[in-house]
Amino acid sequence: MHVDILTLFPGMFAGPLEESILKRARESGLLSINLHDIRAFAEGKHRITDDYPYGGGSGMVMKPEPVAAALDFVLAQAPKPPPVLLMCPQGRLFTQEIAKELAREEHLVFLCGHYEGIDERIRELATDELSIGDFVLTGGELPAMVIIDAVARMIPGVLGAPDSAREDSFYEGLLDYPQYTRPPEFHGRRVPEVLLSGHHEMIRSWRRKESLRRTLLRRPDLLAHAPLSDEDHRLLEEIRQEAASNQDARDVSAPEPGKREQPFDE
Ligand code: 4G0
Repeated sequence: MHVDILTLFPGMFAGPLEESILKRARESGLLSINLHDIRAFAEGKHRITDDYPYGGGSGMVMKPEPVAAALDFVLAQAPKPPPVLLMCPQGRLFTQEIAKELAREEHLVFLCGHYEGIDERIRELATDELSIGDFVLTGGELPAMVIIDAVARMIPGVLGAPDSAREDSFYEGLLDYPQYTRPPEFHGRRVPEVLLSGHHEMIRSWRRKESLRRTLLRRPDLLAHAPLSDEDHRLLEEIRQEAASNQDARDVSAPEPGKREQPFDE
């Protein structure tokens, strides 16, 4: 996959793209990333990229011409028109599903806005507007990095050989089960005995149940959409009984009912 990033702050991308899995993906040729400094496409001695808002008010607004010129430069080299993704708090909420879809593209363009806003006509240069969550950042650079990371790890080969069990759609839509490594006891806390038992079927069923428990207690909203088997429904019933009879079966991180999806004012 090839990625072009249009930004006023190309320096912000140096760290995250040059470490760990993204570094390896780039070195292996599975991922190539070109940064484009929008300021380089601005005209005049001062290469101004922002201006005062028409109608007055505080803050500066990103001008459309430098962004359009940078995008024209990138699109002129593309054999076919790629998705142009505007990082934007008002955009469609980015999800794992969207990460998987974008991972099938051969070329993506990221538009990172800054300042207090962008000229509305920049929006029309994008094919999609994406938000990584209901909060406002100083710019679209961090959201672009988040999305590039999530998309890159879904490109076949980037994470190494696919794990057939965990890639299985049956696991999708649920939170991960708890994992452990050595030592078998840490600060008085033992690794669950079933994981040391070598009983593969018992381990599979324990993991599935703990995935369901986590999801039920922390993200009950996800359960409504997850594909659940007859076994899953049986395990969920066991979990509900355990939670009702045992304080320890409750999850301290579980949100109060109705505490999720707060209204967002931006
Ligand atoms: C305001 C995305 C701020 C408007 C970008 C961009 C958070 C996110 C910004 C724009 C961002 C997010 C209209 C492009 C930049 N902050 N939640 N800041 N537009 O994904």
